[in-house]
Amino acid sequence: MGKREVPGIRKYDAPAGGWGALKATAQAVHEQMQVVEAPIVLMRTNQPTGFDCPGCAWPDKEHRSTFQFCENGAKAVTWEATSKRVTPEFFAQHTVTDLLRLSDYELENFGRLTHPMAYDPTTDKFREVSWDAAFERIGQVLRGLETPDQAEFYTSGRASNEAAYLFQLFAREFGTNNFPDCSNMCHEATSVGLPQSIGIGKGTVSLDDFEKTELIISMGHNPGTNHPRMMGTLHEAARRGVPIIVFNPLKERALERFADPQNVIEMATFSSTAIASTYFQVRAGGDAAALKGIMKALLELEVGQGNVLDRDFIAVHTEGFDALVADLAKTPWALIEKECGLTQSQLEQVAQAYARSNATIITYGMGLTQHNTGTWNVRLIADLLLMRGNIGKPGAGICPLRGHSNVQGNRTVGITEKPSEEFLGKLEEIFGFKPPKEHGHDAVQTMQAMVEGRSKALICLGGNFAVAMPDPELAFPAMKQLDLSVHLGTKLNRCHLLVGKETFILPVIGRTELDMQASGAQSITVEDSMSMVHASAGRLRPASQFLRSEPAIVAGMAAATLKGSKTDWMRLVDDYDRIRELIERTIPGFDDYNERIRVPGGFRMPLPPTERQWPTPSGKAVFSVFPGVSENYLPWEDDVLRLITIRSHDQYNTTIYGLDDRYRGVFGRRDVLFMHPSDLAARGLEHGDLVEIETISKLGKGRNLRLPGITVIEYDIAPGSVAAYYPEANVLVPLDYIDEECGTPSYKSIPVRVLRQEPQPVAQAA
Ligand SMILES: Nc1nc2c(c(=O)[nH]1)N[C@H]1C(S)=C(S)[C@@H](COP(=O)(O)OP(=O)(O)OC[C@H]3O[C@@H](n4cnc5c(=O)[nH]c(N)nc54)[C@H](O)[C@@H]3O)O[C@H]1N2
Ligand SMILES: Nc1nc2c(c(=O)[nH]1)N[C@H]1C(S)=C(S)[C@@H](COP(=O)(O)OP(=O)(O)OC[C@H]3O[C@@H](n4cnc5c(=O)[nH]c(N)nc54)[C@H](O)[C@@H]3O)O[C@H]1N2
Ligand SMILES: [Mo]
Repeated sequence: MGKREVPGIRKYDAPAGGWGALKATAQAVHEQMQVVEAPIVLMRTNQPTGFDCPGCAWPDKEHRSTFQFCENGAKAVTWEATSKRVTPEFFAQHTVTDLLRLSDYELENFGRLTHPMAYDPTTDKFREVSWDAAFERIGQVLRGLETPDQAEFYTSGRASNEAAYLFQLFAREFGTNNFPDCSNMCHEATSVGLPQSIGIGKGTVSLDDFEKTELIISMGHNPGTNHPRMMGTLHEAARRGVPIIVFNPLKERALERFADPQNVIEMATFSSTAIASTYFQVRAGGDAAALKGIMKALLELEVGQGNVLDRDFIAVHTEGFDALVADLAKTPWALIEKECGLTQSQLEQVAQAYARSNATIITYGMGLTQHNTGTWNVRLIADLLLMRGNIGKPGAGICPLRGHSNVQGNRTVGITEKPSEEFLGKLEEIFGFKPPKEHGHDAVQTMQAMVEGRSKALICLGGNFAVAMPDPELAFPAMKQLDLSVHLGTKLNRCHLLVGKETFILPVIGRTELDMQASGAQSITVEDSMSMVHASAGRLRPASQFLRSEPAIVAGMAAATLKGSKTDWMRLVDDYDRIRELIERTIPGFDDYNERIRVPGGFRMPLPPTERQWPTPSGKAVFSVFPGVSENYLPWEDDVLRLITIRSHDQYNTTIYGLDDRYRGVFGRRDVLFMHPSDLAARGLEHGDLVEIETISKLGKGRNLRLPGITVIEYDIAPGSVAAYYPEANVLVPLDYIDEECGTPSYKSIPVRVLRQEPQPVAQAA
């Protein structure tokens, strides 16, 4: 830490978890909820008879464990179950122009939306509208478009399987495959990369595998904040003596030391458990090179000692191995070292640990996927695992950490801009309409179409699309050009306020709340990171009596839009079993859906690679060759840094719960840039200096993408890499700076320069 005192920046020495987490939970409850209800609600999180935590997609032990404590799960739950309300009276008091001046934190912190609202341009305010009038008008505008492809149907991954299925059905019967979704900004590299390698775009491990594994390699994710329940699993593994090798440019506290709040002794003695056995501070975007280095070292070990590769597995189950070997042979160590910032001997050390382990799991998150090489990164992880047969055996496999709690389920039930022929054929057979065949827009293509005025209507099933996307300089005006925007949401956010000619905010029943329909209380279903599908039923009284469920709202819009539809939309909503019957008839793997979700814990979707069956065109797992640690990989001059955008501990994507990032030692502010001391020195900067971040001009293509007013702070981060918070730093991400293969924005490898900003002279008193 630098010498100078910087407001809000101080070292946090405690381990992750522990008493600090308990204190923060109590605070979240106190700020958002009536205290009497809170403990009861929290106790029902992830219980067989309760609701699925909206916080993350990490599974629970068959959903039968005792209450799993989780600070950030508690924040997600209390944020939704808050007693604060945004009513028609609230909207009557504020113009949209005024509300747009407030921060993302302030907007959501006003509380839960209570009534359907429509924007009125004459007053610049939202006014109450009836559900029927809203649906009718939405239907009219949609039917009035020149082609259905002028409409975009966005999904944020919190929607249930039932809501998402109806949403895709609505859009496809309307006539488009335009399904931008949060997955396009998140794990698309997994969805596109893994099927090429192993035939399916999902992880292959279960919680049982973590109990049997001998080595965990953790790449590019921050579970202490984003998948806190995973910390229990890592903690157990570490205490069993399983080595955990971490690749992360930043030192993340939870990956160093964690005190499990469930562990009585650790809590009582203020002790903690070291998590990572080895911590490699790879440079941002350097994982492809590091993975190639580990594989190269593994091949060298094979030559030296033999018996390192699983030759039988490679022969029987894979193809393409020789090409991989040839490519690794000609990749020079010097290039690998330069591009990942790690040494040959460090990577050899990893190869040795990997060669010793009989069962290895590799876990990864946004640190791997949100790069222009994201899809390659994922396939290289698969390569490394395949070399020792680490897929389809106990204790081993690939473990992508999904984002939103049901983002994986949304994909499974048809939220994709690239539907298969088979799926479309089923829809035609069951619903009696001809679904469109042409592929639709993903998230970036949607925004580009909006910028260019080709898309006129945007319907959002949750989320905060324009704020989550790169490049607000283009995205925000594009929202305002729309003829129609519709937002299904729980809380007010900026995207709702970037109003088009007509804009509707439709408030929904949340995960924690009772969803009562004609046949009684309903459950919804979700699929977690490990492909377990299970039911979730909220119990709280909805935030307002005027709320409707997501399935009911989607059905309402569909019925009002599709006048000749053969589907009785409202009948489906009376009883969600009926929606699940349709899912079962359309999509493989949902056999006996309604029966199986009534069993506590639910069921697992089919995962052929776990049985060493590979649904690839050749029926084999495929080694892939990353041609280079490549051309446009690190083409920049020496003073260019790689900017990573990350989440703080007090945030859920664009939802900001508070301004602290406790584990990283940042309190009450978010306007900081984390930088290595050597990079500070090279620029003549000191800890606490005011700087401006600028994306290199080549990427801006004539636009000057800048973020001024940032305080640079010294941090234990890989030299050459810097980090700032998302969404503030999105102004620096060009909309077209994406992984060409999967379309995901390179949110974690933006080439930037950091320049000193002279403080504004203080105005002299006259
Ligand atoms: N509380 C909370 N929970 C959440 C969310 C939230 O915002 N808040 N978001 C949810 C969602 S949608 C998602 S997708 C997940 C996100 O969960 P994570 O994948 O953990 O997301 P990030 O915060 O973006 O952190 C990525 C990590 O990758 C590291 N990293 C950055 N660049 C690189 C790189 O080039 N290489 C390597 N090896 N590491 C790198 C960063 O230092 C950071 O530790 O969490 C989900 N859960
Ligand atoms: N720079 C940068 N940008 C990023 C990322 C990054 O790491 N760096 N990460 C990307 C990732 S991984 C993701 S997933 C996206 C996230 O993008 P989104 O999913 O679009 O964003 P969220 O912030 O999760 O959406 C929050 C809003 O969802 C609504 N909401 C909450 N609960 C519910 C519910 O139950 N139902 C409905 N209908 N609405 C609800 C609320 O109104 C809330 O304001 O952002 C991406 N953007
Ligand atoms: Mo995500």
